[in-house]
Amino acid sequence: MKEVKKLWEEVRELSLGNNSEVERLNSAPTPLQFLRDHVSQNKPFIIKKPNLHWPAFSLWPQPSYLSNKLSSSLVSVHLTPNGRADSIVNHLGSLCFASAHVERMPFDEAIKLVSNSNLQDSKLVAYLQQQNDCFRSEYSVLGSECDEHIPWATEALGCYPEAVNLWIGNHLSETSFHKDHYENLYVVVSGKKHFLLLPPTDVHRMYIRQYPAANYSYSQDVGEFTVELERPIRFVPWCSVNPYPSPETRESEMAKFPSFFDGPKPFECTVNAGEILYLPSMWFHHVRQSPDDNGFTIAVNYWYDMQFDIKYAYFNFLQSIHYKSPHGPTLLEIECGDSGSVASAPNEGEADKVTEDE
Ligand SMILES: O=C(O)CCC(=O)C(=O)O
Repeated sequence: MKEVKKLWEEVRELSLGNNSEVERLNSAPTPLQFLRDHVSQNKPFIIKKPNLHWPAFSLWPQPSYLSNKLSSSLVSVHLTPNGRADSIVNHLGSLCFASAHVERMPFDEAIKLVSNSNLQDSKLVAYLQQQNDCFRSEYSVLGSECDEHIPWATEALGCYPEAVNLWIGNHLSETSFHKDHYENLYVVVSGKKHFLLLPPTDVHRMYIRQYPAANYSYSQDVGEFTVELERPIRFVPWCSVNPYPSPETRESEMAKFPSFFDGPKPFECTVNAGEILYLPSMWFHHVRQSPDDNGFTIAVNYWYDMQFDIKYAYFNFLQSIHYKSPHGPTLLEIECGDSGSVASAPNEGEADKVTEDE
């Protein structure tokens, strides 16, 4: 459908400047600049010197500092066999959406699990995170060491953050492509974060399908994970694309997802320690990380409520359109049947299907 392809190009030309780089600002914008040049245009940017004077930047990279300070805190740890939580896995021959095994444990034990993930024979990757405002609950003793909110964003958006989250991991953890209904200000405290970004208008390139929800379950006795499907079955709409397939699966992944691999390249950016990324609401993002000298990547992000406005309504409309790829039915569609869903679940926007030929 050539109109949808034209939209991908037009958005890049008109609003993103046909530039494959995310804009880098030298300093923080004023609230008006932020609103006018970025929020209203749904356009990401990175601030190189955001003028944050947080004790966190010097204190948190020292592992003994965090262990002492959080000696009586229980924190949530996400455990997976391979660092890929909330991702599509093959379970007994069919695909499902697997969430991490989540455990609450003393910080000291949790951070040791992150370090041990690096050991050669380790079968477990630990990522300290919980996207439920964990910084203001589990890590509240660190509250005075960074800002409670980002003042220019708070003023522009007219509210305080809905959630503040802390992320501590290493190079083994990655976050699969997804979108959030938040304006996200993502601050890297230590190490680096590597983002792949795609605007909401590229929704059909993500091959969102309905997957049965499953959970990893970790048995400490056996030291192994099993995947357990949720009962009763619950379907989760999730992006099917893995942008970094292994050399062995690259060819088949490219055949399954031609609109992703043959279309415009995602915006690729690295956010260094001390920098802030503005990740606009509804942008698809995939995240990897590189650790600091102590083996950790640490970040705090601020989720502000988005406006559910006309852009949101347009996006829902676009998503509801059945995009007929000029490549013909992909391997994914052949494997999943015409509906494109992995099991007999409703496809997103099924009721509003509009099919158009090129
Ligand atoms: O840092 C990560 O691993 C993921 C961050 C993310 O997905 C988010 O902030 O919405």
